[in-house]
Amino acid sequence: MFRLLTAGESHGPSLSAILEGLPANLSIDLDAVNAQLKRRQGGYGRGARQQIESDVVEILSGVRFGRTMGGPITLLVRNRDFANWTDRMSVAPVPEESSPITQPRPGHADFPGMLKFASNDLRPILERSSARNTAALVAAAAICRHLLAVAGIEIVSHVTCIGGVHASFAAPPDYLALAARAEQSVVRCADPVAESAMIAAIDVCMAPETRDTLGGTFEVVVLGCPPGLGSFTHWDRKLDSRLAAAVMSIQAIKGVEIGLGFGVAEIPGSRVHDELFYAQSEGFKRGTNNAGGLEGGMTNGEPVVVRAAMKPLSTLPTPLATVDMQTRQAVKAHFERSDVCAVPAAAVVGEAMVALAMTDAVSEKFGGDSLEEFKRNVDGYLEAVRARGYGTHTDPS
Ligand code: EPS
Repeated sequence: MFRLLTAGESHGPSLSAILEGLPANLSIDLDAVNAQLKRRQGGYGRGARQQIESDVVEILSGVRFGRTMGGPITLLVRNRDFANWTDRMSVAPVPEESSPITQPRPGHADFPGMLKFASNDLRPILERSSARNTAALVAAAAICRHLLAVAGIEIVSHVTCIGGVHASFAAPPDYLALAARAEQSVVRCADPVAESAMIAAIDVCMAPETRDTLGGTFEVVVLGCPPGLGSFTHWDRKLDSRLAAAVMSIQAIKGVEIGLGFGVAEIPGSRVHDELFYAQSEGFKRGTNNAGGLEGGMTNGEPVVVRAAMKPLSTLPTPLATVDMQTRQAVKAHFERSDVCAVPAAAVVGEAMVALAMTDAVSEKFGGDSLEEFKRNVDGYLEAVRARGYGTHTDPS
């Protein structure tokens, strides 16, 4: 069984993750994990915190001589900023506790968190609810990508909108080309015209006379998926629901769509469903991919396309009205510092959450205690579906 647990606070000593269920003998490239952490820290519109942090992973268990051993893998990412927070985040009791923060930010976890955890201070709430934790998730997912690569699966992303500025791209999209272009863009946007307008929109929000935040949308695409991952047999085995839950768990995400998403409600069925064709050279193929690679909760062999909408960050430099939880007086919400826009980073986190859900799905389908066993299971299954006409194969005639 594939399992993941993370721990850590935004300004505590470190973030950590324990990953269980990956097969033994999988080679781990630490540089590749650190490269993913670096991608997550990037993006135009990030705040001062990213100048303090320079995330690198330490592996504390589960890997020997560069290869997994089959046991739980413990990952650690230290918070450099902890050096500035030793008094306010001390594990041991301190003679004088810092004064509580009592002005919840509308849109943040502060208000329901203080009520739920019986806290008079929003510090313990904001520390764990912070999107800083996504560093641990990206590190864990970067390990998982090694296994996905063995199964021929690659995950890419690009930003499709920031603050109402929409990117446009040709249909059908060449996802690898889009992702390569997005990788060079400070807003992870493949459309150069939209890219400039997105940067300008972020600049407006950064300006002293505006001081606001911006949300947006991004698309995560899974390439190389065999058909048949996930299942229609029960609600919690459907891969679309698992992907949606994984992506929806990212801080500030308010909407997730698969394929045409909400667009399916607008047009007749004849224009929604992806007709099936067959050519001896390519096997089965589709004219369109409105299903986003998922039918009946299973992959169908087409690219899996997941889109998410991120709300503007709720830590507003020009704070909104709120109520002081101690005095019940009308006050302005708490503000220390924040990002203006974190949509490019959220796209990288989106890839990570999709990678975790896909790892769960491939582990379920192919299992195996060793990489050799996992590979045998992948190869055997691919051979079986090829014999049924999927992909390149020898036609029975
Ligand atoms: C975050 C608030 C900011 C972000 C942080 C997420 O942190 P701080 O309060 O320290 O300025 O920078 O994101 C990260 C630290 C990160 O590495 O992504 C929040 O409230 O969610």
